[in-house]
Amino acid sequence: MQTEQIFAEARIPTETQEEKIEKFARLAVPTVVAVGLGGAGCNVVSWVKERGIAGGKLVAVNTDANHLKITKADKRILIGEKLTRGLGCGGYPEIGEKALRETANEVINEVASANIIFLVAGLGGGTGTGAIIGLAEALRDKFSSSGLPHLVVGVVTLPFDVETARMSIAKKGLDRLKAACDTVVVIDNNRLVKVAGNLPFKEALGVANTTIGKFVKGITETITTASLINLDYADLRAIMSGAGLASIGIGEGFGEGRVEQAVEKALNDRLLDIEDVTKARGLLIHVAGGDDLTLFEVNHAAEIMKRSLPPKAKIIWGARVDKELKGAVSVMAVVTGVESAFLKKREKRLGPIRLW
Ligand SMILES: Nc1nc2c(ncn2[C@@H]2O[C@H](COP(=O)(O)OP(=O)(O)OP(=O)(O)O)[C@@H](O)[C@H]2O)c(=O)[nH]1
Ligand SMILES: [Mg+2]
Repeated sequence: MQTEQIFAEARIPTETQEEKIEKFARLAVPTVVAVGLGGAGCNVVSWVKERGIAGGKLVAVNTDANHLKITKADKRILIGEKLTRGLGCGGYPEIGEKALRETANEVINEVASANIIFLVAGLGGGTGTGAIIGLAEALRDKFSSSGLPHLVVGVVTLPFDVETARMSIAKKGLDRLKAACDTVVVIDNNRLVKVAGNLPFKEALGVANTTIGKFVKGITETITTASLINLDYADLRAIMSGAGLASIGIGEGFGEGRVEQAVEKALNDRLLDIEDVTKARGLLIHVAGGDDLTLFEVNHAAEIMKRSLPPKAKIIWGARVDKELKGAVSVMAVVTGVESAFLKKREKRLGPIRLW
């Protein structure tokens, strides 16, 4: 009787190796979500949504119902409706933070199952600054008890010089955000304007959105879809967990010597002034090119970059073909674990004012 039972059980079809591989391969692709908070964050999410993002979900969060109405995303969430009645925060981050807390469960339900979470905002206003901090802290608390594999990456801009009053809001916000995220990629709008060739305010915002959008889309797709060289979750974690601030640079090159051109621009036109690049903890190099991109070029880009970093720094790279980039090569360099000279200088400038 017992032997019969054993044979009967053996006849029950169990998972084959092929099925197992298929199942684990599916589970092993990390899930990515990008959340835009406040006006700037939502504009970046719209930029990415318009171009499409393979394998990533886009969530837009705002207190401003009118702005949310014109935002393109997979999911839009109006936060703090009792507090702000859909009218925005008028520049007060305390209100942005309370608004996030009012609707925190809804936002967390949308994002917390992802392995990699990008939180995008322009620091200096009310909703973005307050809500990105509120969300990053809520996620940190949630993950510390769940043990789920995750990486929370803040991606923020610093205000333009003309927005003097907003700078101290941004600076305070960044300090708290840094403590709650694994890494915060900081883009200084002022550097961006210079790099992009002294553009008028509105166009500079467009360039900022394009830069952040390319970063989120590029990293996400290299992780979630088959690429020339894949990035994986463990790679990213190695350079981004507990890494503090990160700076990003993007360069494009065309024709002969395009790789050298692109690398040079990505390294020199950094969008955050770094104090000492030789102290960096890690470097992520992302290379994208048209159908003609070769592995030789990708390797070459990585080799040139390696030379400018300390030998201890961990370097990871990914590469993908982007059909829109006909004949061009685009290189993105993300340097993690850095200090910002610019932010330190700012601290000094905001210190006590002498009247005599
Ligand atoms: N990258 C980028 N930055 C922007 C954009 N709009 C504004 N900013 C920057 O982001 C900062 C915050 O602006 P918003 O995002 O509009 O502010 P908010 O978070 O919606 O805050 P409230 O409107 O006060 O609730 C500004 O001071 C600008 O420096 C944008 O479209 N793109
Ligand atoms: Mg707003």
